[in-house]
Amino acid sequence: MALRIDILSLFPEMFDAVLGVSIPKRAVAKGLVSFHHTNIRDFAVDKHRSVDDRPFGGGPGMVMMCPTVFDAVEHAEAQDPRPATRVLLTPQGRVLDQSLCQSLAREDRLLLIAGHYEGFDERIVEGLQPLEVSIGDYILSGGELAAMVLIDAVVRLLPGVLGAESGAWDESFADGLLEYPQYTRPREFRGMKVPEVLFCGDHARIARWRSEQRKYQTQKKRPDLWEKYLKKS
Ligand code: 9D3
Repeated sequence: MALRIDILSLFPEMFDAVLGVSIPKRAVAKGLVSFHHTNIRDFAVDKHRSVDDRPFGGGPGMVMMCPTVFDAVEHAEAQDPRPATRVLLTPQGRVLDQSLCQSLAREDRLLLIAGHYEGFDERIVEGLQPLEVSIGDYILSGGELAAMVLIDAVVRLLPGVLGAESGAWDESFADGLLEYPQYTRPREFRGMKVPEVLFCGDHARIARWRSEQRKYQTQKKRPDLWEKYLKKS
């Protein structure tokens, strides 16, 4: 059965640029995933079609209201009998990484909730019990791009989406080290030469060089990943 992804947002059209091209498009065509949009604003009840309001207790910004979000979630969930794993995109969430993407790729239904500009009424978290996910410590204008990042990272993990070769390529980096440096033609460019070892024809020696380079690059560029790698092994 294909993974079903429901996307609840205020700007469903933002997703067309990402979901309509490349890997996500191919995954839909192959019947491995389906995307279903719900516009949260369709569930607004007042004449201004409001989805947010000023925070009780004062303060800046607006807060996404419970009733519209709950109605949108219940409407989307009723479209299919399978229970959905609810994911709320929020700066307060657990930071997305490859292992979380792998867990999400094993679900059979995801329901993503993305707000715009504002925070959510805390009772959305309390009442819907979603997994709260962030994509990193910087401020976006809304959760839509975060939802697209999550979708892209999850969809490429679904069996059959990537060719065997690219899938194996991804997996060989799941050990938490950075990639080794890569080169292609020409052998020399503006005085910069490709390392000689890559022309030696000795595959074991090349593999050793690449493995050393991965460790060296990781220590130098991502000391945080290096520390994690040392603790694991
Ligand atoms: C920390 C910023 N908040 C200050 C009180 C207000 C706020 C600003 C922007 C709350 C939400 C947003 C919109 N961002 C997201 O919805 C979001 C997000 C992000 O901004 N960074 C990383 N991951 C994510 S997931 C959703």
